[in-house]
Amino acid sequence: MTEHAAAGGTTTLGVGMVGYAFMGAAHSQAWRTAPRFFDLPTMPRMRVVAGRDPQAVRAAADRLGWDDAVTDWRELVARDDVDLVDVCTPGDTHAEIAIAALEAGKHVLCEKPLANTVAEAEAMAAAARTAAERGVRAMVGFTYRRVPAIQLARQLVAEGRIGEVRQVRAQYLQDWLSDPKAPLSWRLDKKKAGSGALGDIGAHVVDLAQFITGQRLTGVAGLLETFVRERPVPASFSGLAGEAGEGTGPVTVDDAAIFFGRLSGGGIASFEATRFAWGRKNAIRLEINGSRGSVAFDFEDMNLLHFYDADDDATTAGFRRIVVTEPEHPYGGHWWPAGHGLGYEHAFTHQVVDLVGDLAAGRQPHPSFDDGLQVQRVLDAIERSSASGSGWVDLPAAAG
Ligand code: SOE
Repeated sequence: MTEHAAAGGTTTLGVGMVGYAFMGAAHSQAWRTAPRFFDLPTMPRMRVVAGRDPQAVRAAADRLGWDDAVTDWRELVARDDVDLVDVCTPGDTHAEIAIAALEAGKHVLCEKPLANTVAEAEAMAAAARTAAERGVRAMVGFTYRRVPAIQLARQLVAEGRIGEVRQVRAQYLQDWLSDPKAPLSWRLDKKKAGSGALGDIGAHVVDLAQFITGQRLTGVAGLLETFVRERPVPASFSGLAGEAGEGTGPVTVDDAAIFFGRLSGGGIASFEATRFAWGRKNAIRLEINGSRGSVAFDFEDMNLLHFYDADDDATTAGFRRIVVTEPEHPYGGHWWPAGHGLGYEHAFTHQVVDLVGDLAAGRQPHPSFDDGLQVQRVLDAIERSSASGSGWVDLPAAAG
């Protein structure tokens, strides 16, 4: 941390962000907002953003609230006023940037999935372990862990409120590629994204299933499919939507993935990840059935958690609809008066709050790069299962 603020001895955390599109905008909002709603032990300072196009990165810096803009991420990593590098680029650059930053003694927050391949993820996790010996920390941005209802689900499962976990049903459903005329984006290019729905959104539900249950997948089998193999090249993009330009190009990733697996506690889990589910906009649906009850969540109604307690009187038993907006709830009491809901962006702010708190306390933040590597191994096993057509792939007990 670079300096002591005049008042109260609060130290500052200089942040440099690489990339400034959709995820960069969400992260910028979080860095800006976290100290305004939470008491942070360390004050984040949005020092510099990096991007290749000089005019566009300057405009992004002004729009998103960064002090400075540079066109070379190496320059950002080398700066003395940067303590933490926030990696918001496509997956093909995660390893190079994150490893360089860790070697330069900078903490790293890296967008998910950790990398495009297991080999890259292994190198990143190894660099993070070495850096941790010097107190330098790395975290991967599986942001949905920071949705209050998800945190409450994990809490209820950990407290034994649903008993032993038997089944997990996890889906991540979007529809922004259902139209075959939707243009190619980097998310459809294997070289840039590593995989399609599997890595982009399937990774989230793998992480969430493991996070909520506190268990790991010990083996998986899966099936990937690409429905639209050729799409218009884009003339422009904003967020996930693009304007078609001249000509077409190949889609080199999966459009949809279905898979199932066994959990380390003996339960079983089924998963679906697709960007072809017309009408489902950002439906992360999770249901966990235990020996004494269930919890259920849908991100399209993200302030709610549904909880069924099998010990309730049978005449009135039913799913309880818990509005997770109260001061007693995770992250509660920091935003609006009780009962006033939160949205997509708040989870990014919570991520910053937790990360800054862990760094100040000298703790390893989670999910760590080892956690990210473990998810990468799950994704890789699903791809191998699908490609071989022969089913089950065992997973190692621990990352490393
Ligand atoms: C696109 O499918 C995407 O932006 C993912 O990349 C994000 O991780 C998810 O939060 C929303 O959807």
